[in-house]
Amino acid sequence: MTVDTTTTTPLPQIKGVKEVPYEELFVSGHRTCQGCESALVMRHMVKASGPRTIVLGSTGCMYVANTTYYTTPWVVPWMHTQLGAAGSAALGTAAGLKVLMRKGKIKDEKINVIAFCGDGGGADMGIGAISAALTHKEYDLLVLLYDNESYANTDIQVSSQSPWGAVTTFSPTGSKHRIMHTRWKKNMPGMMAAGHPESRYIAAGCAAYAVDLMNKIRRALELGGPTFVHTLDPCPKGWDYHPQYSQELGHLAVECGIWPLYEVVDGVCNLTGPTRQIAEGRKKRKPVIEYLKRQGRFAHFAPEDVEHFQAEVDKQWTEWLIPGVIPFTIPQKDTRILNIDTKKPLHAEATA
Ligand SMILES: Cc1ncc(C[n+]2csc(CCOP(=O)(O)OP(=O)(O)O)c2C)c(N)n1
Ligand code: SF4
Ligand SMILES: [Mg+2]
Repeated sequence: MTVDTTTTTPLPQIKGVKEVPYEELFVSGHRTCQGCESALVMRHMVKASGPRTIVLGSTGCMYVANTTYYTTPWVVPWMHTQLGAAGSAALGTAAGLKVLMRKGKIKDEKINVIAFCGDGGGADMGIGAISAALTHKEYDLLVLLYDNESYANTDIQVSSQSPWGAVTTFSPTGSKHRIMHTRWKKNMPGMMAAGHPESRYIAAGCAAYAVDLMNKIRRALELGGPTFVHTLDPCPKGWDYHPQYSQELGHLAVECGIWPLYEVVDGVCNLTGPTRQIAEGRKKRKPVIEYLKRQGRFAHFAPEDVEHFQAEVDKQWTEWLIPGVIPFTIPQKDTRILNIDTKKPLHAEATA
């Protein structure tokens, strides 16, 4: 198929799979693992953004496996940037384009700038640069953090996004310590949303919910300014399961309440997809064992480990200010924090 890469396309919200564009802008020519959900994120990302897009990618699987010497799956312009530099690359590119347009050196038009990074490159090493980029409201850019929950490209090392208890090459299970990785996953999208008032759009998505994800990409690009989308991506190699189950695991992560789907638009948080149905009582949250038992990285879990995992996820749903998003709880005896409308103590309403 010939793709017109010269015209800016409008990015309306997609109402169903029939409206998803046919054009492929991330094609064959890569060597990611079979069932790699991060590769699917890349495909959906550029399908949603259209041909007038520049993609910048920091080091990781989506760089290395996508740019084997003399081959590339990218139909749109693509540039590599350093592991912690997605935020800086996005900001520099957006600023450079703006100057070139202002000086009349290139046509003044909308060009989407998307920088992607992995969880190691984004939630660990590059968090400062992403945070800085999200404060510059004069530039239009999207940082997409694809989260396969490890430093996958360098053989599955633990990151701040690896789930509690998961086996990685840096956190193997053993006879002395069954659980080596004892830190709960850092709440990256919630943190970005809570701390960056200049950003009009922050979202959490998953490629298993393709239309929801594409709409989030589009909304970010349409609203403009600096924006951030975080995806949870099942990774057959790192999570140790058969590649055919990637989509199913993405669904289970959401249905078990482990990975809530949401978007924060101009400071207003909307839960989306099954997360919204669960929060509104229209769908039952599945037990986390449904998700854990499908993956080799949790195969060493004893019943008390599953219980701990379940209790932590339950806490997110029952005690957090916004389920799965904002982790503040209201002190039960604190009567100083009042509901702005009713003037009654918030904790009384939360527990009513
Ligand atoms: C500054 C720096 N330190 C270490 C490396 C080696 N390295 C290359 S890719 C990678 C893993 C990146 O992990 P993540 O960002 O999660 O992406 P993934 O490989 O999981 O897709 C590492 C540690 C590097 N390229 N640059
Ligand atoms: S290791 Fe995981 S993220 Fe990397 S290419 Fe394979 S499936 Fe994709
Ligand atoms: Mg990773």
